[in-house]
Amino acid sequence: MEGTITKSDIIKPENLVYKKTDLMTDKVLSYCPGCGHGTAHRIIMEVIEEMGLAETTIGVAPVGCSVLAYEFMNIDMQQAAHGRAPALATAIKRLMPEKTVFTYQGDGDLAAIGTAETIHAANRGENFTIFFINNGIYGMTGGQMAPTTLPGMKSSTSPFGRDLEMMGHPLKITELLAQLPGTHFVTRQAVHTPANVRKTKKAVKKAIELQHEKKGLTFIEIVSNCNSGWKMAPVQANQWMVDNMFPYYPLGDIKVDGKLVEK
Ligand SMILES: Cc1ncc(C[n+]2csc(CCOP(=O)(O)OP(=O)(O)O)c2C)c(N)n1
Ligand code: SF4
Ligand SMILES: [Mg+2]
Repeated sequence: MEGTITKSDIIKPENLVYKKTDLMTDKVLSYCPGCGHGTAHRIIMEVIEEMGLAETTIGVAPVGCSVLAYEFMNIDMQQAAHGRAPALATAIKRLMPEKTVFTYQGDGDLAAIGTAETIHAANRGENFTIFFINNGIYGMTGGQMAPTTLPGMKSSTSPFGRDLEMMGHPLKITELLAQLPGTHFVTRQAVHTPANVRKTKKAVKKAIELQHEKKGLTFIEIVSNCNSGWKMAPVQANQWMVDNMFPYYPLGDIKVDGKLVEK
């Protein structure tokens, strides 16, 4: 019809404000609406695409809600057993040092069953990047307490709140890893606001660049939500994260250029 505006009239390069990266597949994400995993995936894939590394990057996803990352990240992916991603990434990077290699691990995976693999890979200074999604809980299996669960925080296995006397203290594994000589860049970020997304993206790019400079292990914690496990609506979960997770897990760089950042 004459005068009708069609899609091709609108989608012109000069009108484009956002384009989904081709490195995220068109499959509908299996994450709960509002979950931080999807945004974290997208940021990492955007950086890989912008740096022209689509054909030369290998990601390793173990067990947790992101077990199906290979369905969404449109690059070469390897599946690791629960907690074992740093061991698998070590093998991949040592066999193919020219590849960009990363792991993508939840807190149950990285800071519970995979603690040994994580600490030793970091201490050895393995030259890959770890993305650590800390939502303070075992999201996939129904919201059980993780080593990262906050004091007093309710979970399906701490229904009255985490009791420090009985259940011990939450593990700040990121601070612990920063103490090890093999880590070069350690930072804690979040993805709940556009400003935080921008900061996290910058950190992702920096980590990959440092990997290319063979600086050793680069580590990005992303403090995230688990609205289903926390039994909250998405907006409420993000607010709870700001009010409760950030004071315990403060955002910012922890180690830069191989040196601890003074607070
Ligand atoms: C060897 C083994 N032990 C236990 C499990 C059960 N399991 C699956 S996912 C998971 C916890 C995942 O939590 P997290 O890594 O924090 O990921 P999230 O789902 O919160 O993103 C557990 C214990 C398993 N799959 N394999
Ligand atoms: S259970 Fe939690 S971590 Fe898993 S997809 Fe849902 S909100 Fe995300
Ligand atoms: Mg978790």
